[in-house]
Amino acid sequence: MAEEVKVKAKAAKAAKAPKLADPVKASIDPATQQMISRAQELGIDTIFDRAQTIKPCNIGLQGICCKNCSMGPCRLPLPKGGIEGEDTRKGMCGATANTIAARNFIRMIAGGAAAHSDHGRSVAEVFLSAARKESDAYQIKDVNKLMTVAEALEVETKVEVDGELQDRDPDEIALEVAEKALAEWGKPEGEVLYLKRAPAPLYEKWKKAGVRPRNIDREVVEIMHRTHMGVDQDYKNLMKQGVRCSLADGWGGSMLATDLQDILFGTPYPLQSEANLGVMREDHVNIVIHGHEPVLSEIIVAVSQRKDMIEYAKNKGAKGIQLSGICCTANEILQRHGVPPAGTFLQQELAIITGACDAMVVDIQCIFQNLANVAKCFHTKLITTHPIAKMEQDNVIHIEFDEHHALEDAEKIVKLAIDNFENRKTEVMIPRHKATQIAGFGVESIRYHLGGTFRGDYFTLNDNIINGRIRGIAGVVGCNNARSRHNEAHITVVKELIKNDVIVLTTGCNGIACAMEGLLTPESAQVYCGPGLAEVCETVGIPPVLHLGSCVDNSRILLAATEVVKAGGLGKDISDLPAAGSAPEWMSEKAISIGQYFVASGVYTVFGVTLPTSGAPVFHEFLTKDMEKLYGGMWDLEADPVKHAQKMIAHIDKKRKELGIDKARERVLMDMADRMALEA
Ligand code: SF4
Ligand code: MSK
Repeated sequence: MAEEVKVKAKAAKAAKAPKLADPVKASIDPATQQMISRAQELGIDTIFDRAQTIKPCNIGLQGICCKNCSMGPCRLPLPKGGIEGEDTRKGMCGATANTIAARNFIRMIAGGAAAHSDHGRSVAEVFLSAARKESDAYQIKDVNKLMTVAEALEVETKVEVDGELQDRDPDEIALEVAEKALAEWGKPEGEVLYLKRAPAPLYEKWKKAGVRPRNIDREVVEIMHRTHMGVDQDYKNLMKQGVRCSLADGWGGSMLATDLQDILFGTPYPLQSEANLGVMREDHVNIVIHGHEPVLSEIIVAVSQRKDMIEYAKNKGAKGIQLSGICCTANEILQRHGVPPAGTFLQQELAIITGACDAMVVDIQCIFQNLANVAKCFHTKLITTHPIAKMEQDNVIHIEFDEHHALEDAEKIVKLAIDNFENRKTEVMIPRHKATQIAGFGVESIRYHLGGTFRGDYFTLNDNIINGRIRGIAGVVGCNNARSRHNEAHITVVKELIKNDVIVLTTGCNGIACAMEGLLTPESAQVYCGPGLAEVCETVGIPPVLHLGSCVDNSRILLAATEVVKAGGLGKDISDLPAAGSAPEWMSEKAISIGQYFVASGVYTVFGVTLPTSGAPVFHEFLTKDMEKLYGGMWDLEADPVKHAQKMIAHIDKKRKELGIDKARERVLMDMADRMALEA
């Protein structure tokens, strides 16, 4: 009898409806809330629902589970009440909590650096093929940028003819740049060449600490070796390699990806667009492009704008073709073509649930495998395009991209989407919500907008920081995380910063979140900024939040910070600047790599959600305190978004004080107060 009851209870439990997310608690964005409800109505689970049922392992969350050999997994939970006296926890082999947490942490750096850098390598290969003129689809678009990159890669841009120096043929330069760039991944000796682009004192710090990456691939491989069972068992030494690998990403693979993309596809300049699911159009063929690598999506943009394709779409009953994006491929085609993002990382399933997505084209990184299950419920063609990123589900179409037939690939994809328009089977529901944005900033356009007509460099920006109108600079970047309310921390942190006159540079999903909130418009300055920043934004006509592109484009933030140092008056190194970094809703290994290269470049960097280090307090303290002595930057963790921003502001104020410019700010504030008093 008891057995029968047990069986019945088990069956009842299995049949119990899965726990569903509360749309309002899951996201601050009305379009997202609407589509979560829609999915629930249709009985389709999304990541928001899955976050209700799948709970993270508390030990893994704290970074203290090792599964690097088959004697484990060894889990080292913190004793109740914390550690008093010596920390005696150890794994089967004796590995301490510090060793385990550090090994896990730097394996995340390796994963992140590999992802960014392999993306860079793919771009470099396409670049080489363009330089060799093997493909009609790609040409050198930005010759100025080619010259800058040539100089950084030690490629001659002049040639001696009859005793006179003359400009070298750009095609020849491009070929040598391509070869030099590709060599950065695996050259047998020397160091990553871009390190020399950093301020000299920072380069010297890296040299002294022994963390200059030798080549990009080697640093990733060495992490895998050092973290293998029984190799490096000193958390400080492990982190040394973690730093070296992260620098190979930020000042190597990512920076090369950004530069080579700019040369091939054009350096972005500010342009107007929109953001959020409302950019999709019911009466158009909707193609949503998702992932990170823009080499194919660039061609898809060109093909879908062609007259013959638009005519073809019209013949099929659509009014045209609407392209939109998710994640960083979205940011790439936004910053160069104004193609609007349909949403951030957490909205990818929702774009299909509109019922209006005729094709979702994915390349690499941040793509949910569940997209295939969602696509099955609709007419949507889900197309994978990268040889290293396929899906096992049988409804997924694989059209493998190759730069040698990029045009044919893009045409095939766009046609497939158009042909699919008439197959829509569910009632379409596209949320109305969308916001206007100005995106496409970069090192060059900041110089143009904030450089001033006559001085033509970063002087005006620096002057405004020195006089206190701009209190400091923040880089706020990174993902969404289904463990926290979608976009809430992103928006709260950014609003708190700009309210306090801190100008924000954004990339990745934070950029999309800010766009959805309307923060990427010059007009938002009057609504959300402190008086100083509002005045600067109004004078030069920029938003208080400058969108610098995708995840690999965090390298633009490093170079912008270097330009600020070079312009003078704010110290000699990035670590002297009144600046801070943040990833309020991070989730990916790439974010850990980015965080680490920010820190190693001298930036105080605060992460939200959680850090996988809390189970090893000594190692955690090494990251959040001791690292500052080595590199001038350090990690911090703060889940509360207001406190998170306040910590960044406190750091900015500390740096202002050290620079002796804290007084200037008081004077400016008094001027404002005086003026207001007069008006009263
Ligand atoms: Fe356990 Fe050591 Fe093996 Fe890790 S390497 S699983 S701590 S025995
Ligand atoms: S896409 S890495 S969720 S920012 Fe670059 Fe967004 Fe993070 Fe992917």
